[in-house]
Amino acid sequence: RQKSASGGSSNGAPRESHIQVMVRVRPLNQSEKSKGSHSIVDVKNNKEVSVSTKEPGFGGHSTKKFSFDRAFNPNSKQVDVYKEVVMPLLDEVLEGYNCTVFAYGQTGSGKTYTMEGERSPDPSIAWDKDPLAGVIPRTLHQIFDKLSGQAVDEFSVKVSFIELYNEELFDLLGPGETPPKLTSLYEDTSRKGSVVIKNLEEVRVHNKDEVYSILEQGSAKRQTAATLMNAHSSRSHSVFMITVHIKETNMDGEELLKIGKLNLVDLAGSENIGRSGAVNQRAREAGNINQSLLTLGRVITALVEHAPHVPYRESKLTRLLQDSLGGRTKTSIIATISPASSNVEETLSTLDYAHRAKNITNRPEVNQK
Ligand code: ADP
Ligand code: ZZD
Repeated sequence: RQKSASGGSSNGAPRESHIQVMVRVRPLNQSEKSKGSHSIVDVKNNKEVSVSTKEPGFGGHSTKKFSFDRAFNPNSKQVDVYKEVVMPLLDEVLEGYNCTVFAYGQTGSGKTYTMEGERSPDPSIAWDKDPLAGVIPRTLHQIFDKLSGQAVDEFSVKVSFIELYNEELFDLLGPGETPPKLTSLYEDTSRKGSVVIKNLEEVRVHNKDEVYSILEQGSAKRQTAATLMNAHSSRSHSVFMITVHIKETNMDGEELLKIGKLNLVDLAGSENIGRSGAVNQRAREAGNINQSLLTLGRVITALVEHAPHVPYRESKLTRLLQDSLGGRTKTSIIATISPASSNVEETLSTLDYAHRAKNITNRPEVNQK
């Protein structure tokens, strides 16, 4: 069976691929233990997640079960999540596909731990050996490892890092002390469903040694912005974008240019969105309506119900990531949950949301040179 140039099946039509949905359960923390909270989440066969819930009255129990493409128990390590979720996508990116990973879950469930990770307190541990490093640093490290050992003529790696707060975009790698505001998004004429952000900084990373200071700069600018705007990080979305250009010469001596892109998205905390997908009354009263998160839920609903209209244009996040939701990008979602009995409502809500997203199909296609 021959693979066509578009990366599709032999009849020329791109393959359908479901969004891959994974769940990661974090360990019970000290504060939960001291409050007498216990674990109500169980992972079986690396796929099934069960949650035991107390029914009102008479001490009755019931168990809700969900099945995913992969479920990580509380003992899973950063390297496990990287290897199983992101490494396969990186191979696709180096073949010229666009790929996206979303982290979705309530505040405190482990989204940032998974996507960015943390620095170990021991200062003698280098960033690229840090067991607590998350998906972003591991991916950048791996890109240079892979490309320097491969038969490619030339390559370039560029990164951008943005934060979306209250429907405003900020450039975390932009010039100056405080992150510049990015005010205009427009349609990319070369690829339907893609948008371009005007004035977005794209930083070229030449080698592994340049990675850390770029990440440091991004996280410092985010901190500055949060302080200045008196903002809650739990309400912002951050998107880390990696673009790789690879020039190769094939056996006939023809030059090929492959362009692949990876979007790593740490979404705002999902706690104000209820199981029905609507904003909680309490959040509504407090004015905590996250337009982008709300629209993401509506876009997912429209896609799984095959509705005639998908409201991509109703938020910045869904405009930016339109191609990842029902488009030509390969997409995975990591739903992060707490095991604690005290978080049962949010945990069930996250699992319902993630399970529904399994029904979205994309048609991944390689970028044309
Ligand atoms: P979120 O981004 O969803 O708000 P964080 O990533 O900030 O959550 O995680 C909340 C806390 O839980 C942090 O202190 C983090 O170190 C810890 N944590 C999260 N996930 C894990 C995990 N899988 N293993 C160990 N600690 C974790
Ligand atoms: N999660 C931390 C950053 C934060 O919220 O700031 S951890 C990783 C990805 C993108 C940006 C920063 C990082 C991070 C880091 C911490 C401190 C200084 C620079 C970078 C990190 C963690 C482990 C290995 C590499 C980078």
